[in-house]
Amino acid sequence: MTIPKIREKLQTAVDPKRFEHILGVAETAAYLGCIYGEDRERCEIAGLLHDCAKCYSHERLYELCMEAGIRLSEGLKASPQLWHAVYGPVEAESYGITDPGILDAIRYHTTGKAAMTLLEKILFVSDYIEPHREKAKDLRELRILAVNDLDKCTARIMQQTIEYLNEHGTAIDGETLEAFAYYQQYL
Ligand code: DGI
Ligand code: FE
Ligand code: FE
Repeated sequence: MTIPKIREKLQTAVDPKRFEHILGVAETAAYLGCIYGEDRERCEIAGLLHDCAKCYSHERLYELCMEAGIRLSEGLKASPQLWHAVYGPVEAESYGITDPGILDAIRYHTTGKAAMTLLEKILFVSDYIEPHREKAKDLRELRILAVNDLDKCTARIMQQTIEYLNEHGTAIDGETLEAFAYYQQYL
């Protein structure tokens, strides 16, 4: 599918607030792609599709994962917020996307992982700093850091996410912890 077609289909699939976030992530990813030398179109597609499975309920996502033959680790089973990322690559394929680098970026956009590719880092960071996001701490500083030091920005976002989950007593998945164990060298 072309980018305008993807955008059109998404607009009917997700609610208006989510669509606004998705457009913000796509633009931010394209901008970071220009700065760091990643293909603009791949960045934009990853941004557009990263939350394409967010239109499903947790119950439905669990079923869809089972139907697709995706094995959920015990940690993932305990973290329904992560299921839209786990199922995301399968849903993205229904938009005609086959680029494994884009599909992996979608898969790891919530937890991150160790030694991410440039595209994976760009998507991970863009999701957090896109202009419509207002709730997170230190956003102004993180937005400046994103254009100056992408690895450090990735590490800071992981650190803040873990802090936030700890404060709320939410279970932290092994994927998230493993990712931070790697990126804390950049703090
Ligand atoms: O889909 P978005 O709302 O744009 O953002 P997201 O995909 O980054 O995150 C969805 C939620 O997942 C967010 O509130 C943070 C949370 N999260 C990140 N890592 C973990 C996690 N939740 C659990 N339970 N465990 C994690 O390891
Ligand atoms: Fe997400
Ligand atoms: Fe998102």
